[in-house]
Amino acid sequence: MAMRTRVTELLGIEHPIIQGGMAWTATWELAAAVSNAGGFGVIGAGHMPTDLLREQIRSAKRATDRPFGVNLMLLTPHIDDIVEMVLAEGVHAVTTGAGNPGRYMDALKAKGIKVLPIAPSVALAKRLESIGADAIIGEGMEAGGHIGELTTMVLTPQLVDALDVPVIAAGGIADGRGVAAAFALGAEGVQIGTRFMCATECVIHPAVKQRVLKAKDRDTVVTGYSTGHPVRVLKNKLSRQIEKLDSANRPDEIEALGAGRLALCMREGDVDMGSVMAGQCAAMVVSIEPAADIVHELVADAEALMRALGARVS
Ligand code: TUI
Repeated sequence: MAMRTRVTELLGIEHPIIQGGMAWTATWELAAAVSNAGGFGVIGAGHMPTDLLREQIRSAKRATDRPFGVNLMLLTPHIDDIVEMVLAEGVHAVTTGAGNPGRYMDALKAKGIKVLPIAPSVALAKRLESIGADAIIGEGMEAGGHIGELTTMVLTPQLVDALDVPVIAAGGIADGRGVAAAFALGAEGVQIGTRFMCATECVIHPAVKQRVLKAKDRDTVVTGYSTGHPVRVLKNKLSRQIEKLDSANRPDEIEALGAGRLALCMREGDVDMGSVMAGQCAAMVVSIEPAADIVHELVADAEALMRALGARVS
């Protein structure tokens, strides 16, 4: 059995495993490793300067001849420059996060770049489908980083019912059971972030990988509701300070306190005062291993489980 779907067809990949485009985390090393393993690697643009992102794309092209993509973080102030550069460099697909990519849709598609927006709700997903999205990544609130309100369990089937384009499930998926569950809900692919933080090729500071490895089930918290951009992080000193500002409804102070905190965590390894963005499934990540091993395990376990489930009904 192979897990061939409209998503593997669309992206020209072997396995329907898309790697989350995590800012300061998903660099070309990780993206190329995932793509070389037959999944879809994604470089996270985040707030990265345009020149640096261009170099990242070029490095990925040297490291793999397989398809890979870039995640556009739409809240970044220089997003217009970034999109212009991505159009010039060319990648197979972009995923988008934290906003509506509508104004870039036609230009990207005209260059043959597939557009896979991340949507946390059915209404936004339908709007994006109507203006040309090639697939929708439905991200549940189990995910790390900036999140919406619905869980993956309820969002995925509603997207599948509402859309004609394929749905990729994201949020809370870390092993073959999660992949099989997403497929049971009608998804034709999965996007996985947190598990790939602990890939050997992921360049984040080793202290962050250790923090993810030791995370337990209730170790994440969602902070920043008062800012309108809630983010899920692993609990630490910073998250407790932000929670206090949240309850006092002081969003401006949260924005000020939060600036630069993701890079402080992922690059410098400050897991106390940095922003340790990770999903609830951090608790399910138990080892550091090559990205290829992760991809192959996810697929082999999901396939075996789907076969076993078939055998269990009569
Ligand atoms: O984008 C993400 N995850 C992220 S972005 C990020 S950087 C950041 N840091 C602090 C505050 C805000 C951002 C860290 N993690 N995931 C995809 C995602 N997109 N989750 C939710 C959304 C989303 C939310 C609203 C997508 C569209 C949207 O639309 C609103 C609109 O404009 O209609």
